[in-house]
Amino acid sequence: MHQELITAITEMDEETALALAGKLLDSGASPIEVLDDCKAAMEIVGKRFEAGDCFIPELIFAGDILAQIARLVRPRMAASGEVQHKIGKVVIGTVQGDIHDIAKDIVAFMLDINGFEVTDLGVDVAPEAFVEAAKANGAKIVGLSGFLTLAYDPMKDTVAQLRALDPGIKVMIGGGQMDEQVRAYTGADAYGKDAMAAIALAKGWA
Ligand code: B12
Repeated sequence: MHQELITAITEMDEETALALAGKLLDSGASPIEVLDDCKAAMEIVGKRFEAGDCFIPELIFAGDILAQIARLVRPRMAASGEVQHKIGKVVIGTVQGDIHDIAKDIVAFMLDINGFEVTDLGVDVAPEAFVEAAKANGAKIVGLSGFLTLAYDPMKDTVAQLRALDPGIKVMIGGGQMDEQVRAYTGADAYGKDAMAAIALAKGWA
């Protein structure tokens, strides 16, 4: 762990975080280690958010720093041969009518750095678009994110359409208003409360 980098991210010091990440990579640090630092930093930021010690703008900002570091790391992973063997394909998106994407982006990023090939469809994604993406890349795992009560029905519709495509596709749902009861309503296979749960579920299905 590189404590200086973790601190720069949790302190939202973008310039220092990016400079440190670049310096570490240039001096031969393993890209995986740098990503582990990012994961550790994000856990700290997430806990602060839960405790009410930081707010949405900070979450967005931390997410943006992570995305920039991820862009620095990816080509080095390819170059160093450290690309993990992809353990499965996941299609993810925020369902129709819902534009909340901070959490979905975190889940997509965490799945990516934990070895999944992630197709992120963005926000306000129609059921048909999930079906098309799963069909096109053969993903057997689909993640549906949603924060609104209004997202329940599009989720249910999306699950039904995915089942019609392939009854073997595993669907997980998550996001603010989601819980086990909503999972039962939508017919999804599992509900995950956070990105770590999403990774555990996807690994169980891969
Ligand atoms: C930020 C925010 C916004 C931002 C979104 C910015 C963005 N780019 O995402 C903005 C300001 C745009 C917004 C808009 C609206 N919002 Co809003 N918003 C929120 C807020 C405050 C935080 C959500 C968030 O990002 N949390 C941060 C994430 C990181 O935390 P997290 O949930 O713990 O994240 C984990 C899990 O969600 C999980 N997860 C997420 N997706 C998935 C997927 C899978 C597969 C799995 C396994 C796990 C998983 O993993 C994440 C990472 O660990 C919530 C309140 C809240 N406390 O949730 C309201 C909230 C969701 N919004 C709400 C509303 C009503 C709206 C609006 C309709 C407001 C309006 N009148 O215009 C619009 C909706 C527009 C639309 N069509 O979508 C309501 C929803 C109420 C309801 N019952 O439907 C809430 C609950 C606020 C409230 N209490 O009233 N919102």
